[in-house]
Amino acid sequence: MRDSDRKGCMMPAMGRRQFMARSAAASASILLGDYAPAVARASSESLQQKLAADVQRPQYHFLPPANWMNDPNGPIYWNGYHQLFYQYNPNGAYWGDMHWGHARSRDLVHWQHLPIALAPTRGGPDKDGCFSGSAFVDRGTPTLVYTGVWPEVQCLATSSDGMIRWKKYSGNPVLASPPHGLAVTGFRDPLIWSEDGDWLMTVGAGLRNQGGMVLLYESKDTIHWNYLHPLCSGPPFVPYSRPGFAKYDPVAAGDMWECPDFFALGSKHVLLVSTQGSVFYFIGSYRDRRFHPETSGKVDLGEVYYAAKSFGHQGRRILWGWLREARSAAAQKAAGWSGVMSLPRVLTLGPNAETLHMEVPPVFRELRGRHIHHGNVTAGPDGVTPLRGCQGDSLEMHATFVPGGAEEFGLMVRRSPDGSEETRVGYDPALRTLLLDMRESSLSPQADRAVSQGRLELAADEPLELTIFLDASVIEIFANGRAALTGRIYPTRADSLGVALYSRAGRAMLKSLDVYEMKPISPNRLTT
Ligand code: DQQ
Repeated sequence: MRDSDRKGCMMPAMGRRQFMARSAAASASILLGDYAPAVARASSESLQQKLAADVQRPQYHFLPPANWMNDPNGPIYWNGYHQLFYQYNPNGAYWGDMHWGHARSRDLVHWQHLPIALAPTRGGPDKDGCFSGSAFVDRGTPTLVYTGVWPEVQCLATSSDGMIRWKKYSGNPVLASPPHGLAVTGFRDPLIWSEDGDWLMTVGAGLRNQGGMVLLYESKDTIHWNYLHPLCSGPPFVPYSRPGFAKYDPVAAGDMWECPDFFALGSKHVLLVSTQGSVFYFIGSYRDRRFHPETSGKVDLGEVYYAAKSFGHQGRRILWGWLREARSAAAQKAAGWSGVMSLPRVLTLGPNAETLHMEVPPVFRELRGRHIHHGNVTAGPDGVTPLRGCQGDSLEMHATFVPGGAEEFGLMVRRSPDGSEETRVGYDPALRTLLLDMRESSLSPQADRAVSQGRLELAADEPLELTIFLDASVIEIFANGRAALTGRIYPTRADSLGVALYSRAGRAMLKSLDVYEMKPISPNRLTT
């Protein structure tokens, strides 16, 4: 993750504070006290037209009309709508001056942009930003809980007009400091739920050189909170290597767990935390208001999926995640937008409740258009076989491979006829690795050139089953129902639309491939 892209979650507190002060001054004209009724939008008609024509802007993923977006905040189903809030900077396509943007959807697919839900209040506990949090309903009243900065404190806001306008609680903050005696690395991203007649709240935190921590509080009224103990703390629950870093950064070190999410799933409980640039899941049991992790993994094996938050509806647990950009900060600013929401993912437990499985809800099939099928195509050795009739930058693809002797095999997508731009989605059987090779995805010097990969164990006779959602600069991959890997790609050529089968050092068999063209969810790439 390049430094300029990590600012949202990894900038040291001092730098953030200075940055926020500058941003707050620049945006004084949009600070409207308790209410912030302006809808998130492009600042001019010409910007709106530019964004509506931007071929890198997705066509069926959610994103704000313009500017910067990061974490999903407070997803909840309420009053017939899936409500989705998000960290939003109305001033441009860069992190800072955090507001809560808001949109709602009847079907999880099509969206209506709504007025900005939360804006910093001058002189208030959130004067330097409204950071991430959650939504809950208290005796019929929709309520948001979020972190005001600086310092980090927890605040409430309620709506009495159907979640359109939000009034901040006059006694904010309801949690003014971390527990006495705990020198935490951070204190943010609250989650509130009710349990056995009590309200419970978690807050993300951690201890230097000891790992992340989720603090647990209880209350009778959501106003007065009593600290109980850590719901869970780590390590050893983040058994992933810590990349070297010059300056101590608690998030990079895994010593700060951001955006904790906690919920029952099947016979277990699941805790999600965001740290070290990834979302980690822990599956375990919840007893005596403590969480006991039993297994863990990464929600997404790529480098761009972060700060995931879930909500429950009709027995399903549905997860949103922020997909950051993978191009320079200058390119993001020039584009006028940054950040996309992942497709929603329905969560289930895998065999023996050891892994977290994810799939895109079936309602997205309604976007399917033209369908192409290929069957029994053999590739290799060292071959690239274009798949006739398959092309596009807005596709849903389902591929089943029978591994032959190839050292690596898979699909190329967004491929130009001369191969100068191509993105590989493949599998390495020896290393048992699912990979997304983006080194040749773009001719633009502004685009990252990375290979994202992660372990995917296939049983001896198990085929590789890939589901790929391509949507302009977004590629979301699901493998065998139990691994997800997301990336951002920025092909520059208008003809970088092809799909091909490839193999390296041996043969591979594409047993079947079904490709659907996907229809856009709005006529103008969600700019209105
Ligand atoms: N982003 C928010 C924080 C959170 C971080 C600030 C995670 O509340 O910890 O924009 O990306």
